[in-house]
Amino acid sequence: MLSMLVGAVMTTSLLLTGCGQESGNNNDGANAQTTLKVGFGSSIDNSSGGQGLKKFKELLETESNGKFKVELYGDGQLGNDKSMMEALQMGTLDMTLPSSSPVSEFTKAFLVYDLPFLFTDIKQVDNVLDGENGKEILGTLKDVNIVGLCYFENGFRNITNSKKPINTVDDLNGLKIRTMQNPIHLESFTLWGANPSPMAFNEVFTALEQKTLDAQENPNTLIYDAGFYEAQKYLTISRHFYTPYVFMISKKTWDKLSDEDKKLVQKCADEAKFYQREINRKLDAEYLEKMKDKGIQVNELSSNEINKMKEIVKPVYDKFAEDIGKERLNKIQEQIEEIK
Ligand code: TK8
Repeated sequence: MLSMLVGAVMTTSLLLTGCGQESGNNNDGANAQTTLKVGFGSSIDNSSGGQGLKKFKELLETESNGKFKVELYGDGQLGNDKSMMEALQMGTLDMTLPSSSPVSEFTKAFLVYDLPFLFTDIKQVDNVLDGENGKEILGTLKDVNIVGLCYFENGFRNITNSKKPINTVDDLNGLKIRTMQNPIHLESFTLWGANPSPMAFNEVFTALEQKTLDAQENPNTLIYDAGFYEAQKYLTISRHFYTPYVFMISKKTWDKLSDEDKKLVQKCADEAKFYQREINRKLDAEYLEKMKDKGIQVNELSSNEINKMKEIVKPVYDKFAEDIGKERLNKIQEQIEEIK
């Protein structure tokens, strides 16, 4: 029985090898399958980012008539935002969807999205991200062997903590808060009086549970998906940063695709983007209600307090203007101003 099995396995593997060689040699390249491995830091099934990736998979597999196969790996199984980008550079992973904030470690132009209170409305967001400025910033990834396809939405970030309601900026004083690995986030929270420490996303829940951290900040959808509300008592709507997700593909993978396939991958990514943003915007409000039902205490910062916070972080805009590119920053600020 065992030897029969071994025999069968051997035959199959020989057949497979034969098949691979054959498709390399004949003209019928259309039958060769391309598998794209996609890694993501959050849940595939529950998060809006995961829903967007599933949409991309469905679109690309269908529209290519099965030529493309897309494999999705969520929950940081293949690494965190930064290490997955490094895998893209090496060509050991094909695609990933990090928040823009850790992307700035690879290309500084992305720092513009980290500026506190830069965006106040999603209309401004869509305008910048899908316009020339957003595209130019995506283009800077080419210099680090990555191709930026488009932006999905992570969203406006709010603060949760286990100590007390945050009603004023003074309430942030001394609060041990996790931030993403990003210099602007660190500097902003330091200026607001908190005690920030950078940490990869997949370590946050345990740190909150074990009380090595008091606080963290994320959009409502992720606070819910990651179960952070279970370890936190208070949620403060502050919308202090807006983070896009950056959908990207390894340049090594991209360069192997025909022009036609590149167009198809781009098209499916763009379609998935609209779908994902819509879901995220719906879930943002829905999940906030769910968390209220589960007992988290929610308050919203007054515009007066937000103005104070804006004033405090003004130096951050000047400090990082050069890294972002002064001209680029001006153009984006003008674009936002037009939609106010
Ligand atoms: C998921 C991260 C996460 C981000 C964070 O991979 O780290 O707080 O908001 O969504 O990108």
